[in-house]
Amino acid sequence: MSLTRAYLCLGANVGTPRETLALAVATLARAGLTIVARSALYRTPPWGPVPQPPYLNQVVAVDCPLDARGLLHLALLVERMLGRDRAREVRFGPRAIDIDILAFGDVRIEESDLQLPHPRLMERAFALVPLVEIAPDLRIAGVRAADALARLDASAIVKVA
Ligand code: PH2
Ligand code: MG
Ligand code: MG
Repeated sequence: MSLTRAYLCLGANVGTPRETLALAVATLARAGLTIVARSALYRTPPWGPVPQPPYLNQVVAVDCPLDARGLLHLALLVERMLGRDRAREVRFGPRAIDIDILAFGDVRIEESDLQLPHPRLMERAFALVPLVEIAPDLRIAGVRAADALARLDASAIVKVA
């Protein structure tokens, strides 16, 4: 069985984010992903156009027996299991759980429902700070994660004890 190393960014700012993130990781592991590394939790200012509470974000590295689309389906399933209802939310707005694939091996995909690597990763300190904690030398689309982060302001992102 071939495994692909993938990086997932988890985020939540509705309900009980800390518990939800822990449940998300446990559920992904039970579904067959090997959790290779997990970052600390970070409290991050809301990114984007919608005023909303801060998020808790975390990045996990996984070894995945599925293909990229299979992993996307699993991520969407786990989001639904943890109470996310995409029919009732605004783009970039508050959510009980978001599971984004940042990178799936070296795979590049440009489809309407799946873009890899994640197209907004390089603008998002909330994803790069936890990613750099566990994989500073990871190259995504040719750019080292730590170098991408160095271009952003991450001063308001706080590691949660
Ligand atoms: N997710 C969003 C919109 N804004 N901001 C932070 N800090 N963290 C997130 O995970 C996040 C966000 C919608 O996907
Ligand atoms: Mg998402
Ligand atoms: Mg997202």
